Amino acid sequence: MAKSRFEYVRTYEQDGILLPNTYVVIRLDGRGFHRFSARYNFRKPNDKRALCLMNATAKQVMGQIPDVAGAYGQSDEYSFVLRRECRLFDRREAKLVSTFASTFTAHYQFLWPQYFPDTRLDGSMLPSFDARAVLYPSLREVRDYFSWRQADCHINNLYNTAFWTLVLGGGLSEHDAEQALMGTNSGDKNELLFSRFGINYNNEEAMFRKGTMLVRDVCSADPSSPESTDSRDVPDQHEKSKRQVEREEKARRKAEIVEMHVDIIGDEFWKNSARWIS
Ligand code: DGT
Ligand code: MG
Ligand code: MG
Ligand code: MG
Ligand code: MG
Repeated sequence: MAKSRFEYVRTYEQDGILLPNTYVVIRLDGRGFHRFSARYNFRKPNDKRALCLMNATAKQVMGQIPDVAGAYGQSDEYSFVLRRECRLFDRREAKLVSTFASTFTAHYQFLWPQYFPDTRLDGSMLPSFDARAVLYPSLREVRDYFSWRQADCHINNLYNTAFWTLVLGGGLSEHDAEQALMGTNSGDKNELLFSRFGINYNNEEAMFRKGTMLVRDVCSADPSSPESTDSRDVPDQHEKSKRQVEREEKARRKAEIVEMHVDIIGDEFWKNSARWIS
């Protein structure tokens, strides 16, 4: 096709290619969910329907994008980690980030009625999500990234649990509850919940305390898959045969997505990490 004289404007586009052979973490976060959660009467401090909707949405995204090795979600956010060798969209950042944000938003809205059957979304306040990509050079940083998000989940959830217990169970005003918690450490908050309300924080739902980890268990689809070996020993993808690459791709598509609400900061969770990320 002949080029029009307008074609030159294309040269103004920027490539924005993500560095090859590095882990890509794409984090999505609900836009203005402070207001959104109030508008749709999310339960405090945690609304199980809202969290399960986030998890179901993330599973749909993982189903559609096999390069996602795992994901972690809490509150109104979800982080997706892509395989280090991922070449989706030639690693164009804008294309990746915008596709994740819009695919997630579309599924969230589509699944909404299943989780909030009595509450219709109102066109004047629809859910949307922002997204950013961050690159990490090794599994160490990927692990620390997920630990960071889980530590955030823990700190916020303990605070919110104590705060709403004081307000809803203790009859304090929001202002007084805030004052009561000022300067307290996590031991103080645990003690307050237990001594004044008989609540053992460790018995609160694991999904609330730990967030949700989703992993693509590649070995469940193909136990002999090269994914189960440490890819640091495997040469660069250029050297993999086409058949091998296709076989791995098929195994990823078939693999089960496993949902967990466990500690991801300690070593235990990462012992089997070669099953889903390498
Ligand atoms: P942003 O992200 O800068 O657009 O602004 P927000 O308002 O989304 O702020 P963010 O993401 O820091 O905080 C998440 C908000 O979502 C926070 O106000 C609490 C709310 N939220 C998340 N999950 C739940 C829930 O299960 N129940 C309730 N009641 N609120 C929730
Ligand atoms: Mg924010
Ligand atoms: Mg938000
Ligand atoms: Mg957030
Ligand atoms: Mg197009």
